[in-house]
Amino acid sequence: MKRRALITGITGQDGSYLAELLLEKGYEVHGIKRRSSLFNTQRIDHLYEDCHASEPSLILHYGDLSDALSVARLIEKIVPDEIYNLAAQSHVAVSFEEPEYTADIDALGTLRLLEAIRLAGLERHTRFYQASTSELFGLTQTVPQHETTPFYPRSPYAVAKLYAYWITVNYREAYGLFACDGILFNHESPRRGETFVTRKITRALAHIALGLETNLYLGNLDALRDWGHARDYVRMQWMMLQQKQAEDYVIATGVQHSVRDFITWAAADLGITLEFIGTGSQERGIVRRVDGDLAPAVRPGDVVIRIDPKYFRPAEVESLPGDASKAQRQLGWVPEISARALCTEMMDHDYQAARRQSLLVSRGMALPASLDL
Ligand code: NDP
Ligand code: GDR
Repeated sequence: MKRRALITGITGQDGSYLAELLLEKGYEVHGIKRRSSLFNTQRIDHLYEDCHASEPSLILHYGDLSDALSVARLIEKIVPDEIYNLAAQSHVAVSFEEPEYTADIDALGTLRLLEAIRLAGLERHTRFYQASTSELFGLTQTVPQHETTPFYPRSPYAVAKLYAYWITVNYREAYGLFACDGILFNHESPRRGETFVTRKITRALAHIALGLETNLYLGNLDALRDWGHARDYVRMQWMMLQQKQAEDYVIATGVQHSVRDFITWAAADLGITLEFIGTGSQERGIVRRVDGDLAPAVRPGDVVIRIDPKYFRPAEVESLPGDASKAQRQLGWVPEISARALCTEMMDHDYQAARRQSLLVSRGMALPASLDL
């Protein structure tokens, strides 16, 4: 019998990498997707098998974490061996705009899943992974942050995830459920959503290099993040559910870089040397040198990076270094891809995409819509 996994958030960055991993391991993978007016399965289309096939390994179901009945019905029908709860309104800045929705999905959505496991009588059968986050640490003064570091959430997103963290611990302690919190630090990839800062940078710089855009507007360039690669991190999500005992783990690389560092790397991958001048909302990134032929639309003296204060957050998390020594010690997990290599992979991907876009524009297609990311 194939092991059966249910992934909420399968259409997102992590969901797509985790689905790949579980399919490689021979699982029957079920995923919950939301109804949307446009196709939203681009990240997993390469895994799709005709649902009319006799025994497809990847099966998608409509559902939504706001809908307790749909969630309960799916869990009762699928009887999963493992559930990975990756679905969330995952954007910190957006959570300040949509705090109630964020709480409904990120906090209560987790509760709905846990209750559905209980209602189906699967407490002793189904293992549960909760996508917890370094944002729980927020303003904590302890450095670096590990499993017992006190939490100090700084956004409606982080507060909602705090509830999800504790309700997962509570169901483990109260009902004996095999339930784990993976406290993951930032992880990125070419599949990262375009409005998160790393992807926003690689995508926009590729467009600027090829003349599809002229400026990249950002917020706080001083923020420090511990960036890893999503592929490394989903491996750990699976490992956590294979242990004898359910435990929580911090997953991080242990090394931090600033948003400005990431911009500098991404520009360098295009042969562009940038200099940052000015401070606060007056800071600008100016091109000083262009080597090679990857950035034909860029000249020394061009101002390509500007600050738009609308991207500053009402409450910021300035620095988040993680300590994943427990995961290394107990599970032998170490990240394989550095932040610098991650940046190059993302830049390559977005440069190729921008070239295709540029070709279409040169053949008379409309310019890409100006996205307010
Ligand atoms: P994404 O934003 O890429 O993916 C989120 C997924 O959740 C998407 O599939 C989305 O569907 C789905 N979703 C959103 N709302 C609902 C809903 N109401 N019902 C059902 N599904 C919903 O996030 P990531 O893949 O980057 O992150 C995965 C999880 O890990 C999230 O919970 C995130 O908060 C958490 N996390 C992420 C970190 C990171 O650095 N990436 C670090 C720490 C934690 P759709 O495609 O339709 O929008
Ligand atoms: P984060 O990721 O908030 O850490 O949450 P994000 O990439 O959005 O921001 C990282 C840092 O960059 C600064 N920043 C900007 N961010 C965005 N999005 N857009 C900008 O223009 C910009 N300019 C500067 C931010 O202020 C911040 O300091 C991610 C998400 O994946 C969460 O779901 C997850 O829980 C955490 O990582 C760990």
